[in-house]
Amino acid sequence: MPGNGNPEIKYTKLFINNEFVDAVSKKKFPTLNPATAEKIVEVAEADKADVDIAVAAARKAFAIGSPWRTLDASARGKLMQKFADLVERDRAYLSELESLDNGKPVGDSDFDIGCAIDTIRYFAGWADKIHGETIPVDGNFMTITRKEPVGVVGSIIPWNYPILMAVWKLGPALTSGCTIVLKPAEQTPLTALYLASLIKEAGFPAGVVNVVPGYGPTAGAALSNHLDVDKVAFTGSTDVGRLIMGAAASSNLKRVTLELGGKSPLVVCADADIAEAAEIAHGAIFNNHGQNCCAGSRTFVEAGIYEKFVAKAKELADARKVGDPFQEGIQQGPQVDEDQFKKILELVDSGKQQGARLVTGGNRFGTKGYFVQPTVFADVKDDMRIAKEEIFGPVQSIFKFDNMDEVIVRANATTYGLAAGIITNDINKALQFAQSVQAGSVWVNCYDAVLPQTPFGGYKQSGQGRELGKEALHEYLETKTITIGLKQKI
Ligand code: TXE
Repeated sequence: MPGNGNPEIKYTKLFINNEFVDAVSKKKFPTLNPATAEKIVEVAEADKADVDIAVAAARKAFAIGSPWRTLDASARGKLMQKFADLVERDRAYLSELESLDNGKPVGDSDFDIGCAIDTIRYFAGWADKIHGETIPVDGNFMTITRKEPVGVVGSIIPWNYPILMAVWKLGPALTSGCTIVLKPAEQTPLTALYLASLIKEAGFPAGVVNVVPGYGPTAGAALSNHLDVDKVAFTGSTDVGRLIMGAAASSNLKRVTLELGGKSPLVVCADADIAEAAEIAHGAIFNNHGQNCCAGSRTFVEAGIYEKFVAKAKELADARKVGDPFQEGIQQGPQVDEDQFKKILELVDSGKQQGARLVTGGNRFGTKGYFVQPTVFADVKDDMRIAKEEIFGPVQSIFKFDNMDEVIVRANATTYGLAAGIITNDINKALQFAQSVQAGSVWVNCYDAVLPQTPFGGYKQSGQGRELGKEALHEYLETKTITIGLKQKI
């Protein structure tokens, strides 16, 4: 699947009103290749002035009587299908561009793009199936409800799945009839800009989708504080999620959905096949270099199989192929940037100092770029930093447990609640866990099965609202109640 590692960079300007334009300030910022820490290209840097222009374009596109508002709902779905076709057409190119900017192996980028295409098509199918109800109200009235798009949506996304996160935001917003100003992460702006070109090519009216690369405290904050943005959809850190809610509260009380961090437990019961369980647990934490909000970052293993499991986990981590994301067979590329790289190594050091057993890894990999050795800690205790803080890197933490009641309490002893998993052949244990764990997604005998049709989101400080599935649509719709006085009730 690897390409030549040198995809042509076609778009580096802001995308507003279906045109690529410079920033008002003319400022640019560099985006780096995390495999080498070298600059790929400079990209136009949006700040408040550009966000204001993009929001005005989105507002105009949303105006009553606009081409977008008067489009048949089914035609919205067809435009989205066309967009999906174009992503499919350019899948190989987009995979390379994603890997260059983000560092993940090209095969992983290709997988993400497959998921993105499925997600666009899933939401496209909803376009003409979103409708209200007729309600049998008291009195001489007839009442209907009408589902209306919430309006101009500011979407702020992270760098771990740049294309997929863009599509998770675009899909439900477009099918609902909203208009969008999307701010990609400053680390990975390139594929969002290319997607913008495909939005135009698909035939979306000007202003429906705008893309404004820039930094969080400037462009991101301008969106979340904006008085003419009706909703912000955010994926990122819990700390910034708090800022977004605060900005919404102190500006126009815009609607907010948040998809934040996690510290997800994966429980391995003694009745499980050890090799199979170790494979699932390995993928749960090491996929996407651990840069996954629902990563199974706390692996709880039942005492009876504990040492055998730890040995298997080490074997798998040692076999993991780390290196150039454009090279055949590579499973793990660099972490996305220096901040993440340093944060991970600092947390790994804390694990060593606080007495966790370092089974393998524990250092940077190589001497160039932001690579981290696949790392496994055993005998992790619940009060260690690596047990509590989101590492967001290729670091597996293994804990020992003795019984289900105990592990459920420990699994829930976190401020997060995004995902959880259990591996067992005992249906009673699986159901006890699935019903007791405080998490938005629970996987039994699998992990990370995030599918376009299923709601995804967090309990507790892992977020607000749901993405994907039918539930995602509610987050982009207002319900209008229309009550009609009747001359007589029939
Ligand atoms: O996130 P930020 P960072 C977690 C993970 C990671 C940590 C920090 O633990 O190590 O967060 O990562 C924009 N107003 N996750 O610093 O800063 C920013 O420009 C408005 C989990 O990269 O939250 C980017 O577009 N926006 C997560 C987006 O927020 C602001 C994925 C995310 O960046 C802003 C990523 C502000 N004041 C990190 N400040 C997940 N849930 O998957 C920043 N941003």
